[in-house]
Order: sequence, then C-alpha cells, then structure tokens
Amino acid sequence: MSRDVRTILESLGVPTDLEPIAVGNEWRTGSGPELQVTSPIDGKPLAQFTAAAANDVTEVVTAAEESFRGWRTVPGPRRGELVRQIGNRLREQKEALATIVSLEVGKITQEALGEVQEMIDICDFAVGLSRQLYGLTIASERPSHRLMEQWHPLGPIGVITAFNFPVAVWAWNAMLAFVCGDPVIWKPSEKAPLCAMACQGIAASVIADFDDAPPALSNLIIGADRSVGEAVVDAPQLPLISATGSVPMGRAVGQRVAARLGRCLLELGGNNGMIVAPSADLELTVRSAVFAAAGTCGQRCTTLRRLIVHEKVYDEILKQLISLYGRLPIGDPTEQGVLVGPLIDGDAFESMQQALAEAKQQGGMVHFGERVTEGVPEGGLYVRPAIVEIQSEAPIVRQETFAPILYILRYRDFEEAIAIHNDVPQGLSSAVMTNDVREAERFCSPAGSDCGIVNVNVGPSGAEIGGAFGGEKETGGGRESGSDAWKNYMRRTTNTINYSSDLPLAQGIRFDV
Ligand code: UN1
Repeated sequence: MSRDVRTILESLGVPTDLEPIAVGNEWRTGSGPELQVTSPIDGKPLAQFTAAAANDVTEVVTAAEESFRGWRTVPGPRRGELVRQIGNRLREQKEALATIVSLEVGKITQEALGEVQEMIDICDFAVGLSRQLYGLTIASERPSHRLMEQWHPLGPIGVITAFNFPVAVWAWNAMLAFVCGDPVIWKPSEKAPLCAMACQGIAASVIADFDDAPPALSNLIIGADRSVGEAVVDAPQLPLISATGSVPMGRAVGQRVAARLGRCLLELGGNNGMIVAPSADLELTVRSAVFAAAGTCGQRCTTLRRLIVHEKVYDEILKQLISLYGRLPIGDPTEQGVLVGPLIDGDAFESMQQALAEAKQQGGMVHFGERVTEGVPEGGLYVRPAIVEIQSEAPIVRQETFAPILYILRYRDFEEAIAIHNDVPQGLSSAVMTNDVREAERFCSPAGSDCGIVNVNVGPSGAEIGGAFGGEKETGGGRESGSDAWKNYMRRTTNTINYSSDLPLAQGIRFDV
C-alpha cells in the first residue's frame, strides 16, 4: 500500500491489513479474487487486497438483520444524534477523506472537498429529519374513529454505488437509512474500494462509541466482480436495494429485485441537456456550461452532454466555448488551479474515443477530445474535453458516454428545442438559459423538460442535497437525498382506531350478526 494512503486510512479507523468485509468495526477477510487498486492520476498502485466472494454476503446480511431488531426501536431523534456525531467526525476528517477521493478516483481537490461537504450536508439534513418522520392524520368517514399513518423502519438496506461519487452517494443513502431505523450493507464500486473503507472506518468508529447503536448498523462488502453485487441484490432479507450506476446495471438490478418483489431505488444514466435561448446571459451560460460539461472530467451522472443553442447565438457560444476549452487547465487533480483531472481508466478513454469516431462518421465536427500527455503525470489518462457540432438526429447524441463530450445542437424555435431536449432515453437533469419568463416557465411546466431535475439559468449538475435527486425514463425513476426521499427507507402503516362502543363499517355496509 502506498505510504500516504496507509497513513490516511489508518487515521480514519481502517486497519492496515486491508480487508474487504466490515461488520461495524469488525473487519473480516474475504474469499474472492485479488483486487489491485491503482490511482487514475498516474496509474500507480495504491493498494492490493483479497476481495469478498458472493458466499461472504450471507454472514453480513445476517448480522445486519440482527442489528435491525434493536435499532428500529431506538427513538428517531436518538438515531439522529448518532448521525449528528457522524457529521461532526466528517467535519474533522474532511481533508483526509477528500484526499482519498482525489487519489482513488482523480477528482480535483475542490470537487473532492465538495463531495465530502455533500456528506456533511446530508448528515445535517438527516438529523433534522429524525424529528420529522411525520405521518398524516386522515378524516375518518366513521363516527368516533381516527385514521392515521405511521412510518416504521423498513429493514436492512442494500446500497450499491458507482466510482464517480464514491462517498457522497453512500452518505445520501446511509444517513437517511440510519435515522429511519435501518442498517446498511454497502457494496461500493470495485474502482473505489478505499473510499468505501474510509467511510466505513469513520461511521463504524462513531457507532462503536454510541451506547444504543448495534455494531452491525453500518456494513461493507467489497467485491471484485458482479457476483457480490448480485448476491446483495438477491438477498430476500433486504427489502430495499438502492443502486447508482449504468443503465444496464440498473436494468439487471431492477429485474432481479422485482422477481422477489423487493423495492428498488434506481439512479442511473443521464444525458443532460441545456437549452440556450437568444435572450440568455451569454457569460453566465458559457461559465455554467463549462463547469457542467468539463467539470469532474465529464464523469457525473448530471454532466452536461447536450447544448441546444438558438441559431442566433450559436456562433458566439461556440466561439467562446472553443476558446475556453482550449485553455482549460488539465492535469494532476491535487495541484492547485487544475480544473480537469484524469478519466477513471483505459476503458473510459476507449469509449470516449469510440464515441468521437462515431460522431465523426455521423457528420459531426469534433473539436479537441485528444489525449493530453504534456504537463500531466505519466501513467494517467488525461484528455482535453471535446465539443462536437452535430445534427440533433445523429444517433450518438442519444447515447450517454461517461466522458467529457459536449454535443452542440442548433434550434430555431423554442418548441423545437424542447422536442430535441426530450428526445433521448434518459431523464435525469436539464437546464434552460433564458431571460424570457415564458420560456422559463414553459420549460418547468408539464409540457416542458421531462427530467427529474429542471433548472433555470443554472447548469444541470451540482445539485444541493435538500431537493429530491433522480430522474425519469432510463434514469430509473428513483429519488434520493432530500425532500421526502426518506419515505423510500420506511414502511407506512395505516391505522384505524375505533374509540366508540359501536362497530360502524366503512362504505356503510350492514353485516348484522
Ligand atoms: C452523481 O453523479 O452520481 O448534482 C451524483 C450533482 C451532485 C451529485 C451527482 N450533487 O452533480
């Protein structure tokens, strides 16, 4: 293990002999294949350990099930107190955890810190929520009856996360689950196991010191292939599987969970568009487009992938974007001033080049997108983010490539822009840049954007945790994080209480015995 990583992980409560399974703060060996972890910054090894195998899942599920029996009866505000303490620990260890995020997935320091901040924010949100797990009181049609709802803990939750938000997405799920009374079993991406170990180290050490929390509240199982994820997904003891990742992954998870009539919360691909109207503030538009399209090296599910520009401002926008893209500081993400770090791996690079080749074949004009080898660490895959001028009908535009490619499309009238915008299989996030109130409202209306996130004069990426996060169509329909997403992690009971000595039946039915 590299010395830096070893020291940081230790400071976060992870034992030096890396193990792939953690039941609370008890780390266990796995019986799966060896997993080599390399940094996308320079391709150098960060660590190596034996991963878990599918048959290691049962013991973790059993432990989580047992812990549920105790945790579900701990009062909500007390569960919130645990999450408050996890949030405080994250505040103390923000830099250390962000460093692991940068080293393991190549995020620039600012974005890695932002990701840990997102974890802290969801902790705060969850603490407040722990006193607000409200049910309704409903008017009963029967005399001297009361109808009411309660929200009860659901059970142990399976959480599957992707490499690109290797810590925040776990926190969105785990912090809500904890306050809702549920333990968590986390199956992270095999591309980001150290981030997962670090989070587990932090959470488990707080849990261990917390009087009424069972140790197996927070659990981790790291696999090296699909089999571990499949075993988690198939476990009948897990009433909810929350999965973030690609559409094919989500389709497989959705079908398996449906077969056992479990619940799914899916957050899958995006192919996010931004409409630029002629009245738009062009300076704001260009700045927000560059952050959304080139930031995180195009590897957010909310990344801007399609810029739909009115013909009157098309040339000006294109000119400004090309000029900015040409000057984007690309390189070691831990260096100050760098805005674009590396792609996650060689596969990401290949699929980016493949998409650019297809775009050319389909009549696209490609600007940039080439590999960058100068002024960057050797061994990493660095690219200059690409801009592609292309017809909106080109098939490649409907596809999500997880790399920094921005398709730029032209429109004439606003209705056409909305039609182009919605003509993709994915439905995560969207934006319109306009100073015309009618266009803005139209975009937000039922006949406007068909996405789960619909923004005006701000790009599609970088959402706050307070809103519900997720989208429609192939994005999977799930909502995580803020608003009432907590309801996914609980089961609702409807109670009818009769405080009379009569027995009036609903719907006025008479049944005299
Ligand atoms: C993701 O890419 O999986 O809205 C999540 C955003 C971030 C979360 C992205 N807050 O871009």
